[in-house]
Amino acid sequence: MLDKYKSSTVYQIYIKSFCDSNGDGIGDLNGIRSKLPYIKSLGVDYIWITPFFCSPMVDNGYDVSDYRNVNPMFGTMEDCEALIREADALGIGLMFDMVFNHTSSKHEWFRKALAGDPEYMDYYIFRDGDKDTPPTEWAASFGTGAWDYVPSLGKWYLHLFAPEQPDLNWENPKVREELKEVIRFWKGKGVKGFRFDVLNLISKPESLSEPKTGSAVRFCKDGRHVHEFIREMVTDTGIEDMITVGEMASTTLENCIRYSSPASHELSMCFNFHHLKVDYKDGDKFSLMPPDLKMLRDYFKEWQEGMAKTDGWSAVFWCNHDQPRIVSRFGDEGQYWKESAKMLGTFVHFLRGTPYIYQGEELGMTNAHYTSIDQYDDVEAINYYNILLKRGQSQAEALNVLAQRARDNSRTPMQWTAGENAGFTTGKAWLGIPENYTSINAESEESDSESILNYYRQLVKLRKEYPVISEGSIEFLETGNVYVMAYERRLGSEHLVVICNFSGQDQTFTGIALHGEVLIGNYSGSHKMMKPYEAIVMLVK
Ligand code: TEU
Ligand code: CA
Repeated sequence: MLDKYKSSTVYQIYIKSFCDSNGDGIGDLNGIRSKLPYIKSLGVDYIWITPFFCSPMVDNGYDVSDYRNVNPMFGTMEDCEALIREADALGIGLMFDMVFNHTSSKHEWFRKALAGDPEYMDYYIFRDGDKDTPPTEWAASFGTGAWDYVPSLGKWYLHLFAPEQPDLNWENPKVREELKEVIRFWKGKGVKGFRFDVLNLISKPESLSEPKTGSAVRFCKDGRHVHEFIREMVTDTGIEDMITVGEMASTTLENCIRYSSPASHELSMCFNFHHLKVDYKDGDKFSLMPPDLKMLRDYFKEWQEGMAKTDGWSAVFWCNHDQPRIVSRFGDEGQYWKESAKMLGTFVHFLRGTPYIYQGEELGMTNAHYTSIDQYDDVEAINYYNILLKRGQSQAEALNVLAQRARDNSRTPMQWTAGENAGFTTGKAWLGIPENYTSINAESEESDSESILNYYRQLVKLRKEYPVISEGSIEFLETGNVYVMAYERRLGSEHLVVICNFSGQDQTFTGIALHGEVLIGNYSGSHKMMKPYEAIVMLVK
């Protein structure tokens, strides 16, 4: 099993919003090619690119209609092959995003199923029923029911996400073989790794008629054959020595240890999301509450220390294309914008695991601050806006929720310069660009030695220089202050203490004697208390 990923850093690109090379306002493969020198300058080892395969774009590419062809809106197969080659020449491996829990309803397989072809109907999950009685009242992830009716067949089909994303039947060996062929195809093109979308949902429960109500994801996660299916997929396609990461919805530590332990022959690592639900009131993403910092620390302590007792491995991150921007969410966009973005980056980059930097996070890009529903694109955001109105919220209240929780917040175009369209496109950007691009952009941060961009470059570099970061033990420390989180890393004689103030006020702490050399921090000079959003990494002597 490849271990290089333990000292590696991954950069995630949401292709539609990264860089537009042909003026149609949509990011594309050649746009990424043009930014390879910038990505290389970050010091990262891999690039995870979100899906750019043929798709009707109901869910911006996570509804795939042809796994082996490039969506013309993003370029051609030649552009893709050139990108793989050019990244490889720079020592950067590409990780492609495999959406294997479901296809688009426009996929040839589903079209044949809808036409009544029994072989392809068994590629999906159809159940008999009359038009008014779905097998269950399960809720799908984007605010609809999880079953849709096909009158011509007199059957319902299951979809854990949008109706245009029918779930595949992984119990069918033909389906598993089809998906292995997709992996072999991209492996043959020189891809160096894979991200697997909602992989822990692929094994559905035996009964799809009970319980009658609840979240479909909750009933399907970490299913009865999930480990067997993943192991079969990985070993049959020979990708064990690649970097592979599974996105695991609502999973458990025990399952993530099993998904990522070498003895399982499954994945290199997993994403889980419990740390990104500490501001969900009653567990509801669209009910606001301030982040519960005690819950946040308890999560990190349990998962980091629990995983460290095993040979399992985690992906560690704050941001991705589904999550709001972390500096807006757990940091400060105002007076302490720079300090809080650096503190949050520090906290993640010294954890035990492989860090993922999401495009623009290294610049301190913020949420979008849209003021009208017309500015939103995402299927989940638009569905929930209407749900909130139906729940009796005013437009202003619903827009306030979206402004903090919509996935569009992380999908605004990358802010390259203070120039027109933030240097993202010469055309009209497909999604609105926040007004702060004039001050938050790669070009202006490039020349500022104190910028968030240059700080992130140091974070990535330190991981290469200090084995304690990738190989050391981890233990969370008591600080006597809920706003101050601290942990220590040890490997032989190397001993790091990381201490972070998650608040905008001065904070004291107890129980930790900070003596040694400051490896990195976001304030200069010495002081008694932790400054607002201060981060200190001490090499203890
Ligand atoms: O996300 C899985 C998922 O559950 C997300 O919808 C996320 O948890 C949710 O938006 C948080 O509120 C993956 C992809 O990352 C996402 O972009 C896709 O929409 C989804 O699967 C379906 O493919
Ligand atoms: Ca384009």
